[in-house]
Amino acid sequence: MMGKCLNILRLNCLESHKFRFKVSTPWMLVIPAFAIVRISVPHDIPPGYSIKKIHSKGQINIVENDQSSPFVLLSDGSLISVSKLSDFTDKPIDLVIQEELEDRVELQPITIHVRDRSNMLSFPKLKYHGYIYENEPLNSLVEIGDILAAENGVGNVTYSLSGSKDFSLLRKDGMVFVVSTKELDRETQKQYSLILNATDSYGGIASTIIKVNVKDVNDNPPLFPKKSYEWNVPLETPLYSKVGIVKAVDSDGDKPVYNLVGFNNHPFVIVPQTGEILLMSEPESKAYSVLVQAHDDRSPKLFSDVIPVTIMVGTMEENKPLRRQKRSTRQTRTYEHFLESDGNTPGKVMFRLDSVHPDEVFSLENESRWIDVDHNGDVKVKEPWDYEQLEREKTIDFWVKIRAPQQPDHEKINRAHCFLS
Ligand SMILES: [Ca+2]
Ligand SMILES: [Ca+2]
Ligand SMILES: [Ca+2]
Repeated sequence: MMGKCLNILRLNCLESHKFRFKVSTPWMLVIPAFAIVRISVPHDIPPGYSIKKIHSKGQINIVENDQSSPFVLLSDGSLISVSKLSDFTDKPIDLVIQEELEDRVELQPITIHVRDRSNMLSFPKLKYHGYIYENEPLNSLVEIGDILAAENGVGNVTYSLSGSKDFSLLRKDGMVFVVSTKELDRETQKQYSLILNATDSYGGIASTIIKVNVKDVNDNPPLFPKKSYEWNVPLETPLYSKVGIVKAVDSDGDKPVYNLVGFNNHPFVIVPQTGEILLMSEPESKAYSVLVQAHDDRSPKLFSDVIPVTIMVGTMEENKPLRRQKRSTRQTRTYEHFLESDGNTPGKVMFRLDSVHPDEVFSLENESRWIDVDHNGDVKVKEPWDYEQLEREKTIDFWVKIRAPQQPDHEKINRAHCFLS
């Protein structure tokens, strides 16, 4: 045994995982019992089995004693057995690894416990299944149908958990429980794979997998990706045809059910299962406003926001001028009695467009070959007017945009005809 081989002086340093002792003089050393590294190996391991990898900075070797002959230390630090170990079952083997450093020699005692394979630290199952509901407060228990405890442990069995920071262990009455460390969100992560590790006083190691399912709670209503919808529908749309579709998404994976809300003074219905909006009776040529809402199929239900759907009945071509005229177009003005010779000087001001507000700014809506329009409304000759080249009516017509900067919504379009005669 160690104590017999070497005299003892003092313990110099201890690392948390690797117990080592500095030897001030080669014949004096302290070896406290807790300093021993213990390893459990099954009784039936074959020769060549790697028992432990020893990390070192200097030259290492096994200090010869009456139990060291079945072991060899390879140059990479692997401690391997070179013969069967079954005769050592339940008889601890004490080895000392010596490491030679520049200024000192360090000794590391190792005890190998050869244990019957059927009687080693182990978990009854390779895998456990548990569940927890989402949104439960932290420290809530993961429900696992089985008792979590390693068997055949010698002395004190300690446990640790790895695989996720969202769970930790709770020990009670020799058993171990898994608890959450935060409120879980099933929509972020619905399954965890944890590893439960156990270690006993003889260096026995066992591990098992715990699969934790996060169970769903209805904590998400259906959501529409848009705040509103606007569709153009021809006036001649056949009855019972689809005019559009709305779609909501429920993060819980629930199927949305669609409804129209409010007064149904319009010719539309919605298909609850699909969100399709159908035309059910003859529409008028106008803009209909329909309100849509979705809810999930859970109990209790969660409802989406109410979303407005504007359905413009009438062709797009019909709708656009209608909207513009309503909003902004001034009456067409006609300016007559111009001669070809009046317009033969580029840049000459022919007339000024009428203003309603003093701050109005004018511009041509589309470029014209014959005229330019200044911001103040002056209409000027661009290219000398040529009677032969004008259209059949012998007119120049153009659209003018009129903006009033002080009134941001005030954008008007005026149409003017110039007649040459
Ligand atoms: Ca959630
Ligand atoms: Ca949920
Ligand atoms: Ca839901």
